[in-house]
Amino acid sequence: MHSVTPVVITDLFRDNRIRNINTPQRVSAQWGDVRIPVQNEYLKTYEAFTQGKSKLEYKDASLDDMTTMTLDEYFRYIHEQPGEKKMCIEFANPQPIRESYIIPELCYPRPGESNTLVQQCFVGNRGNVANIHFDKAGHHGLLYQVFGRKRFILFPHAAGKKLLPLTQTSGWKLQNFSEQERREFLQFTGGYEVMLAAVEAFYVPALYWHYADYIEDSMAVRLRFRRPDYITTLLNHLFPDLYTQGILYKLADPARARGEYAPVMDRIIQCATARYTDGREKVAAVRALCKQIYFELYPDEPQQPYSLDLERYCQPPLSHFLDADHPDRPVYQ
Ligand SMILES: O=C(O)CCC(=O)C(=O)O
Ligand SMILES: [Fe+2]
Repeated sequence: MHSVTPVVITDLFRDNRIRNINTPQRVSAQWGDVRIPVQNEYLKTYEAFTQGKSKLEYKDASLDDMTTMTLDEYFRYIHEQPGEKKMCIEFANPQPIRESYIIPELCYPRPGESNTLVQQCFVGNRGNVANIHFDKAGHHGLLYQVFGRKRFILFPHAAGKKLLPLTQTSGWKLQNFSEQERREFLQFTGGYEVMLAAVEAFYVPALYWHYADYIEDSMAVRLRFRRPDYITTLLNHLFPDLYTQGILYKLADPARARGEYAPVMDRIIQCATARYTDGREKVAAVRALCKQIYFELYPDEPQQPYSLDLERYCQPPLSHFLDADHPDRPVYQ
């Protein structure tokens, strides 16, 4: 975790019941009557949100607000409508699923870390895609494939400028690249690809750029855990862009964060706690400082971007981050 190194884990949940629940048939037998919220694939959902047609954060919605199905109903639905992409995204694991595994010791917070330990499930049929992004909440994570194959790609922080970035997302639709184009893109960006099979897991370091492609109907359990308190404090001030990502990458090792990078943290906190006329002015000041610090930390990185600065053409759709006082701005604990 301190060296920010992604890794495939083949024996996660060893000896736990979940490892035997590794096909849709077995999921149906064990959890067929478990109810999950079902929504359109990621991009459709996100587009509905930016057009004001859905709630701000799908994960904040309660089951009452959403279309729900039992897992059996979901399996029947995707069997009957194979062309429709439907997903259950970041849903808090229902009790029967939680009871099938033991959370690894690795995930429990140590002193000086956030107490949040998130347990979620993802279910999606073949063809669903999580476009390249990083998760701004800054937890470390394990993604365990319950059943089905999933192409998972991770990009090192240095790839950020090559990802056609807009806030914490990338403009590329990797799913539409040919095999050869994708290989060449991975060579260009330094990304690495893994085909995760049932019962295999990925350790996804905090704030790492990643992409998921549902090669087959898939179900995954996701654990998110152990954010150091100094990262929580910074995240509550920062805007989720590639500069924040690069700075927090350097701060991943607590010993180095508290040592050589302590002045960086002080500068950010000082800037973020100064007086501003409004939340937008504060965000602008913090973002400008972060950009400056980023280039100090990465003096050898190319200074010029690889793509148009998309923010010049369209404002990032994250008003709740652009305005530091926005009531919907998440506050991390
Ligand atoms: O597998 C998925 O759909 C989710 C991938 C992802 O973005 C995540 O787990 O953070
Ligand atoms: Fe993600």
